[in-house]
Amino acid sequence: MERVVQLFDQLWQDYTQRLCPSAAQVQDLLTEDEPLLNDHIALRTFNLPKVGLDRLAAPFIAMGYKPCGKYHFEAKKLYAEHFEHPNPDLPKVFISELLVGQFSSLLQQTVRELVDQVPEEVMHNPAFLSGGRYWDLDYATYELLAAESEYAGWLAAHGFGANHFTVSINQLEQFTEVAEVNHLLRHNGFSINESGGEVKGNPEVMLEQSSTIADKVEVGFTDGVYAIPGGFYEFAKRYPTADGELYRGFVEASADKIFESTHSGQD
Ligand code: OOG
Ligand code: NI
Repeated sequence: MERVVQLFDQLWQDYTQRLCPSAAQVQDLLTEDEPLLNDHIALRTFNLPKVGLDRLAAPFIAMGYKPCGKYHFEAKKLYAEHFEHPNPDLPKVFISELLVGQFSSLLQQTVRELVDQVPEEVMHNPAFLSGGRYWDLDYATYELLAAESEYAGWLAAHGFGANHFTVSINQLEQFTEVAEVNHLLRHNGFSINESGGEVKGNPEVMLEQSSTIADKVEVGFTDGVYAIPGGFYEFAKRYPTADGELYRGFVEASADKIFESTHSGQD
């Protein structure tokens, strides 16, 4: 238990310091008497053996998480799984991987050269999950990757870390609707991801979600520092299934649009 709490603590520190500094402000806006409960966090990777989804899942599985849902994103060429812990207060973990082999040979070769720089030992300590980039990258290569896949560019630039945490709206007393949370955020100067509508999902699919547009953060490249999209914050409302328990899965059509919270040019 201690270890898993420490792992999420490290992920949160990295997320708020490096990827999404505005998260602290969002947290302040929404926190009531109790600390906010996280519905889930999300991690991204490349599907190459050294760093694939299974490698990111391993530390969570060692801490009691179980694989639950599998998701396919054909247009974005991504595959994802989600993991749950028997303790329902612990966040679900959504891990996606880029299907590198489906891209141009230039992207494939570029990504392999990045991943080849990751020391194998790094992958044996769970700290890698919030360790950022284990490869050198110049800005032109970032742009080249992002032109073919925004996800590839984002991941190459930032490396490993939680790209979002997700406030569980079910737990809030002041707000019951995703649209109310969006309203509060807009009122406080945040931009909401409008791709697929400001609220993704509906009661029929038992999950409604929204997210902020990723913060612009400064990233050091080998040839200078550039501001690019970092992490975002998500909000989720879950509905009960026939057995009376809250739905625990994800919805492909909604997730497809949540990925776009880190796309440039939406703000
Ligand atoms: C994950 C996007 C999907 C959700 O809740 O459906 C997702 C990502 O952007 O890495 O988080
Ligand atoms: Ni999410």
